Amino acid sequence: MAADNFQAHDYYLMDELLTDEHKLIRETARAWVKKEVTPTVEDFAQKAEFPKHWIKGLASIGAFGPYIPEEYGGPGLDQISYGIIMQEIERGDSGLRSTASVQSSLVMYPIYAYGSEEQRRKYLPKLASGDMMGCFGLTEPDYGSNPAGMITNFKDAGDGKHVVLNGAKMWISNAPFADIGVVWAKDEEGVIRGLIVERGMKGFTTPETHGKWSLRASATGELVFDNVLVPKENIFPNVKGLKGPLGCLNSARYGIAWGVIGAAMDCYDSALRYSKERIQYGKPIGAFQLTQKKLAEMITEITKAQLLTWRLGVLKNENRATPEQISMAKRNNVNMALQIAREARQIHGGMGITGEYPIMRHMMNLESVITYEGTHDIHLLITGRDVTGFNAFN
Ligand code: TGC
Ligand code: FAD
Repeated sequence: MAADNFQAHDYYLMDELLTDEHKLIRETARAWVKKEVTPTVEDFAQKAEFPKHWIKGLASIGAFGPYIPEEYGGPGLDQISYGIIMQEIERGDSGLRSTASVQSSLVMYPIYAYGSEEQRRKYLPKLASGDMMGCFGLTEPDYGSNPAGMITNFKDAGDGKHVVLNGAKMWISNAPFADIGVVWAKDEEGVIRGLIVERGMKGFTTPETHGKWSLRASATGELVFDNVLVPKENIFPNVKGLKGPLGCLNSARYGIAWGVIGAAMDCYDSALRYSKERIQYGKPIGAFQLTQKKLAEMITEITKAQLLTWRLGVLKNENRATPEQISMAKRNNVNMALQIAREARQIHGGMGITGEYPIMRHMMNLESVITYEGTHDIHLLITGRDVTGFNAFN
């Protein structure tokens, strides 16, 4: 059963590459997910409800801005620790990992990397403790894969203190409950800038998106800006252009590459267990070659993904990971996890479609993960552009 699915699945002895601190961080995150998340996440997914009471727990395991320095309230950990925490959370549910990814890489990272000292001190400690939650607005109704075309814009309000923000963002994780939004919009010269919009600003609303069959335990919504007066001091001073939001995506995509290994392990673990217990034709289904082929391929792909992310983590710690290397890991690992979820569901037969096992929930969640933060095909085109030098986007 899902609650027991916390095996390490360390086929290549990867633990030997981790420090004692990494292992301690993993044990802490794993224990919290096992105790708090796994037993009830299925109920929240069935009800399509985000479990807000887990926010403080996420903060307690260092899931909010793991690599943000301690002077700004973060845990000050390395990139591998960040990955490990995402992996353990996503063993529980991709939606919960989404909440942590957005808060860490898409809200805290830009405030830390592009913000003023005042912005850092005002927001980062509260975001790290979970007393404040954030969301990230890049995607628009007509601009998903090509965010450069965004329409959301701001103009000088003429009072010397504010800009006036207009436009709309959609598919925004955490939007319905976020206290702040890191929003990307064009200035009067058409240059993309980032600004912090706070809940309560007049003209700013966050309608929830209903009817999702995926990431049901994560809250998704729109951000609507109708002549919102935003203080000029909320604009990030240290970045201009599309490289601002894309720089945040590098961090989030890296976390996803680790995170989905957790979902894959949970599916594999459940399938392995079921294959030993389920008897058909007088023997465990795990004794049939076709089932073994599925399981052997699963652990092979998990192991390859672990090696990819560990190496990427080392490069990231050394500040040498390229956006293209991150794209490759995001694309490969999410696809790996989705294929494993689909095969694991088959191994569970009819039981695989029920909430009794975590498989179908992981599988449906991963359909979002393979789409957000750059679709599977967009990442392929990023690799294609990198190796050929030709841009096939347009
Ligand atoms: P392109 O001409 O390639 O680049 C424009 C400028 O951006 C720079 N750049 C990057 N900088 C940092 N990191 C990266 N990964 C970068 N990629 C590009 C580039 O150097 C250039 O800079 P400069 O100074 O020369 O202006 O841009 P393009 O318009 O051709 O677009 C191509 C590309 C790759 C950006 C686009 O295809 C892409 O990535 N689309 C995917 C969009 C996306 O991922 N959206 C995600 C929205 S957020 C989200 O999904 C959150 S889900 C969260 C959750 O719940 O977990
Ligand atoms: P489109 O861009 O319309 O793509 C549709 C199809 O066309 C895809 O298969 C794509 O690969 C393909 N395609 C597009 N362009 C090309 C091309 N040049 N060549 C070949 N094929 C192409 N966004 C945020 O800003 N913040 C969030 O917090 C956030 N959270 C999300 C949560 C969920 C649950 C989901 C589903 C999405 C979220 N997103 C968020 C949005 C997400 O990033 C976008 O859905 C994604 O970037 C794809 O954009 P799109 O949906 O508009 O698809």
